[in-house]
Amino acid sequence: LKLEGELRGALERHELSLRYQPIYAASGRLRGFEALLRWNHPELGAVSPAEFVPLAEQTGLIVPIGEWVIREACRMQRETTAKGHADIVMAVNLSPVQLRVPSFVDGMLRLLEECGVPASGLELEITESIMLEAGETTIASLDRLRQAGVRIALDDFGTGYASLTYLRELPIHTLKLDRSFIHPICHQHTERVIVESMISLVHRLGLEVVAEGIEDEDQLALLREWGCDLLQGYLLGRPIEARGMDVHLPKLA
Ligand code: G
Ligand code: G
Ligand code: NA
Ligand code: MN
Repeated sequence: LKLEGELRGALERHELSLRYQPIYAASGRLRGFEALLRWNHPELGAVSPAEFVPLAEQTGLIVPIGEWVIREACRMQRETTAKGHADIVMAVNLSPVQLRVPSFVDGMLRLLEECGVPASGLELEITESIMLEAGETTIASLDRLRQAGVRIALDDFGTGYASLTYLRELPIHTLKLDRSFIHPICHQHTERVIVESMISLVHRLGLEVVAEGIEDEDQLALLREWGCDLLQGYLLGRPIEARGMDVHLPKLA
């Protein structure tokens, strides 16, 4: 089976779905979710986004797929809010290819209106790769989105290069510390110092910080002690299916 051909039909065949991983404020309040794309192929089984997202980017399929993702995520934002979770922020991963489409910003704002979701209910997660080919138009688009009230998060922070440049140049609200920094904080002095200092740096810049990939209680305790705003990881909640979203979500103690 040729993956590209299969991916082409995946949307119409309803093989794509989203999982939602909860993100909590340090207080224990549910702040929102990160929407994560899944492809379940009838013969191939589950194909990882790490495998098919690059293919979707090369073929341009990421544009219709990404639009579907945003639409689904907005629908879920609305449903969750309607259930009484006020101010839920739904985070969606955005490919640089999507941002390069000239009509992306207009389409995005129209979609929010159609779905009845306030701009502040959506957060777009971009990675440093967005800057590799980014010119002024990319930054201008991000600026327009931010002015409209859409939140921007810099994802996988710390794994790329020239990271600090992007803190200066990109219009972001939120910084997501990559899980490769979070895992060793209980054992490694270097990571401990990096994460604690990053949290204070991010605060001084007036941004908020998410720790990704929290897997144990010791990591959680340290991150709270250091004043990390937002917490995400398997310890607090795995990505869940849409139909599981009405179950009781765990609250932090
Ligand atoms: O969920 P998982 O760990 O399998 O995700 C692997 C990678 O795929 C992550 O880097 C994640 O950001 C990316 N990814 C997940 N969902 C989406 C999506 O909807 N759009 C894009 N562009 N990337 C996604
Ligand atoms: O690149 P990005 O940060 O978008 O990747 C998100 C991916 O990280 C998701 O696929 C999600 O399943 C995965 N993830 C979320 N929490 C944890 C965790 O606690 N541990 C590990 N190993 N992966 C996680
Ligand atoms: Na992400
Ligand atoms: Mn990440």
